[in-house]
Amino acid sequence: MKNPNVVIIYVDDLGYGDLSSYGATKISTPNIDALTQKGIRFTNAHSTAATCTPSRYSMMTGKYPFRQSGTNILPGDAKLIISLEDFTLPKVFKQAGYKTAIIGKWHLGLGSTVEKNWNAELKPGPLEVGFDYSFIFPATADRVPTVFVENHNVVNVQAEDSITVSYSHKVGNEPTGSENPELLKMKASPNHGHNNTIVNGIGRIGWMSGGTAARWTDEELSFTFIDKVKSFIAENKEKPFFLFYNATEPHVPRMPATMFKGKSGLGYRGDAILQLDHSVGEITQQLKNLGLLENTIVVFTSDNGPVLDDGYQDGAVEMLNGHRPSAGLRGGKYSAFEAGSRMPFIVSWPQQIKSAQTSEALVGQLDLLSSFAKMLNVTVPAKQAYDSQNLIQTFIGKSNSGREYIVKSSGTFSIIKGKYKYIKPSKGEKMNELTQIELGNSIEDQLYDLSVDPYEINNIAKENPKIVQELKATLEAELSSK
Ligand code: NG6
Ligand code: CA
Repeated sequence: MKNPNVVIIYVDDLGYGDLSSYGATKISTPNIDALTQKGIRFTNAHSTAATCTPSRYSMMTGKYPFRQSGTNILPGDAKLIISLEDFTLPKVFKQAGYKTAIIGKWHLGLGSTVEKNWNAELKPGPLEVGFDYSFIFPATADRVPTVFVENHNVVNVQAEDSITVSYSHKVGNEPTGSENPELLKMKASPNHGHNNTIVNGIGRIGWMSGGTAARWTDEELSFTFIDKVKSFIAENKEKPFFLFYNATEPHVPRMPATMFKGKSGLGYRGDAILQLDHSVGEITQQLKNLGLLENTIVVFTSDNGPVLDDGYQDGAVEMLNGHRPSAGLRGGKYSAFEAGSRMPFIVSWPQQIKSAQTSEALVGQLDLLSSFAKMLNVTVPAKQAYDSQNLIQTFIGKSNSGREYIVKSSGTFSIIKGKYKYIKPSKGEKMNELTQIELGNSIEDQLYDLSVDPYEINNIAKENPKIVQELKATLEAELSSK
């Protein structure tokens, strides 16, 4: 039997409650939900962090983000944070003879220095850490440079209009959101900082000049990516492939294509989720058209939890209309509470998984590396990907056993072990004023019994000193090991 193709769809800031297959009633996501029909819907799956860069670092390397400094949210000019010596998720597949590609958001840095020439080859980057083909944008959609990078080069960069990027000061003399707010088609929220260079009528974090022909149009971002996705699948239909599609939705700025604008009734955030669902449908359809769907494993999950106002006045708050992006879980993006990093997580494989299943096993996104390695008989080198556990039988629905525990990073650290969740004391602010998200920080120990208190309302640390001691010890041992 031919090895299955593997497609991981990793989306940006989608919450546990944002899909109809996870209980949403105000929005419908039929294409994503369809993956659960011949697949497994996990209810206890986690990213290792409540923001993007650290979660992605973990998924790629099979290591917790706190193993390495500099894994927090990166600016758009950051250097590559994955070591070239690291064994990575795409290297697993490459070693098994797969063709590997990344398409979409990257946010793990490019090149070996912050100061770099955007008009020349940008390396090391995705190709140097295990991908055969790469079509990405460097950081987030709200950060400069707002350009695509295909393999080593910015697409459409022209010598006479070279690109300069800075995160410390204004470069060039183009208007910025703070100086020329009248030019904006979507206002920035006060104090978030999305008010530097204006591209496509949207203020960004950071400044750029030049590269006029290379700049993207937000409304077309996902069409551009999906076009590349379809070509990659078609070109590699004969051999097994690993495709890592990193969608930008529903991260800010939410600027959906015209066909989705106003369709959800929940503002642009909801419209962006419809656009994402459409993209998933396009991927599935392409696999189907080429006769590949049956023997393709599709994993769908999100890098961190939901946020409404993350920098732009796009109606997400005002038009929420009773929708619950985190399905009632406490907190959100950035938070130590569950909404920050308990993720929708679906694994579909029609040839092997014939019906809809639900799994409550404790799994982490970082476990995909060792699990696929096991499936493909690839040996993970010693001292590599050491936080990643082989759970392949669980991921394909043949076992219910998961991890003993998982450690998660936000402004502080938390651990889930069995039914308990412990949050390490921290002096950080309780509430993020900008996003109005509870961060889960407290100077006291926090312990929750998630089996009866999934919303983390009753802190039972005082009544259960022994359990606190045990979880704390496990957490501290992880934080200080390796
Ligand atoms: C935050 C940005 C937010 C978003 C986030 C990264 C501010 C005030 N907010 O710092 O808008 O860009 O970084 O999101 O700057 S993530 O999903 O890539 O982690
Ligand atoms: Ca994110």
